[in-house]
Amino acid sequence: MTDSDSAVTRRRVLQGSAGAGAAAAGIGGFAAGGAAQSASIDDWLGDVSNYDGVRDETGSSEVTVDVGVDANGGAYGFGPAAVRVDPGTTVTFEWVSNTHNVAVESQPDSADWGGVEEINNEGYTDSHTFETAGVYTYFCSPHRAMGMKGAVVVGDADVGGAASGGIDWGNLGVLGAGFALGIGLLMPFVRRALDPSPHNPNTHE
Ligand SMILES: [Cu+2]
Repeated sequence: MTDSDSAVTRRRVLQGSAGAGAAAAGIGGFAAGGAAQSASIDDWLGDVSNYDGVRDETGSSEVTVDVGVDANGGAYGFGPAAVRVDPGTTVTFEWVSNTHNVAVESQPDSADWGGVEEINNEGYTDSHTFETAGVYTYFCSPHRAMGMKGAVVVGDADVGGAASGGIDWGNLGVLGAGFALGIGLLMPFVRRALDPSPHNPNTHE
């Protein structure tokens, strides 16, 4: 009961976010909708050890998600945990270890993905073509508590976060710091190159 209540809440959050993202995209916006959406997908995958942003697989007509990769303290991960694909992309879920399923947590209103409710073992595969744009979240029933959860983002829904193909200001900051450090380290050589006189600049004049 608590579980389904929180599922409903989560669905509302996701749907609200999708709307905001669409509006932001419509006006060429970038900032406002992103925070809420980032919060929703980061909420869902916040305790997933192998989630490091949404992997961009747009441009591929077929994408594979491994079921039961090493993560979350055992063979309890989806690999990748979150992936972005174009509408119409066929995603194949491929079991690489035992006793997992793919249970749908939330999906866009008009979508009808059934997931794979039954528990399956290594070697099992199931494919689904994702036609409806939006955010799909899912989990493995036996290992949900360990953090075996995933997401498929279809189309250009803005989910914020790191690796969604947008500008990553966090990484730019790191790059900027590295650049500044590099310049700092190079300065003595630059000065030496610019000053052909053989003596030490510290004893100058
Ligand atoms: Cu599992």
